[in-house]
Amino acid sequence: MLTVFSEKHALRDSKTELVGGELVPPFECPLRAEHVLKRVKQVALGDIIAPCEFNIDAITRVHNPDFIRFLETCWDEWVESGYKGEAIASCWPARGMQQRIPDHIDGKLGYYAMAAETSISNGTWEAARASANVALTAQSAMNAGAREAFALCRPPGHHAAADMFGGYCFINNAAVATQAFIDQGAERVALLDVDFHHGNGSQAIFYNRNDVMFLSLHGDPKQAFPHFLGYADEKGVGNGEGFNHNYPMGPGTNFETWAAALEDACQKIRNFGPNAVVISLGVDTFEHDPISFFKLSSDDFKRYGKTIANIGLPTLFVMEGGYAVEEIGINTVNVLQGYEGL
Ligand code: Q9C
Ligand code: ZN
Repeated sequence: MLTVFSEKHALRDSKTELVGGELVPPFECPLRAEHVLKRVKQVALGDIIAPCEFNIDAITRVHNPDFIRFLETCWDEWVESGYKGEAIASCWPARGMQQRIPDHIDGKLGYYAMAAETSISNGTWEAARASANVALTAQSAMNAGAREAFALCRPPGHHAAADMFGGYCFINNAAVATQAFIDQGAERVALLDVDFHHGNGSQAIFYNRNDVMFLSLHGDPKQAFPHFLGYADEKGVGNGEGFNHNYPMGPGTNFETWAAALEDACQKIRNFGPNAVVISLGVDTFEHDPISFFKLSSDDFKRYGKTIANIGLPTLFVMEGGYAVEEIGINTVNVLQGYEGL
């Protein structure tokens, strides 16, 4: 299987994440992508290529132009305003307040952020743009005939909505790639999110559409980030009604329970009959993940790769989360090898 990887991921190297009232080194760190790349090489998964450059239009198909401009200029504006630390949102347009976009960087950060853990720093935009190009390059290889591909994206994307960043995400790489399939003639695409966290950004982007089915297996929002979306009764709206499927699961969920949800999701995908499947591949479902509560073992990742292969459709894997850094390479590549029947 082809892997697409950009060295520019390393430009996303913020120093702070707000956790429990402290600023700590971010879980979403450059070493993650390096370990996945190392494992891809170790098992000789296939060719590894650098991404091509794509026009920003491919990104603004799913993101608002004003949001993209904000991401581009945020760090410079933050520095110009004289702040010493990294750019972190600290106020929000909460219930009962106006939803206008302010001029001050503090206001803009609060308007566009979904959470405060994700600091913006120098290089964040460049890395996020490269990460989207990784997804688009893998998608374009599939449009040219590849049956499957692995977009080794970093930073991840599935929490990013049309005009919202957070949860370590800036551009929704999987959504951008999904939209590219549609724009190149696919009638239907399924986006299946197996990251531990609910893919709130992807859900929101496709919520009113019947050409993209979104399915997500994740920690119950009552207990897990992003806390405010991902319930089982969120089914889609308008034309999109019946094309959104959430599988929230509680603390301690084991592979048997998780795999039953995956089987159900795969059956819904087969019934939908898409031209392609995009997998938001997070491996933070791992039993030793430091911020998650599912109990999948390294072998389980190989097993469910086979379940995804059994859908029987062209499949694009897009890297999302996974924070057990030492095991992230094995777990991620196990899914891809399981898919290949190894
Ligand atoms: N106590 C992705 O996996 N903070 N993002 C969670 C846990 C945010 C995860 C707090 C987690 C974001 C792409
Ligand atoms: Zn996650």
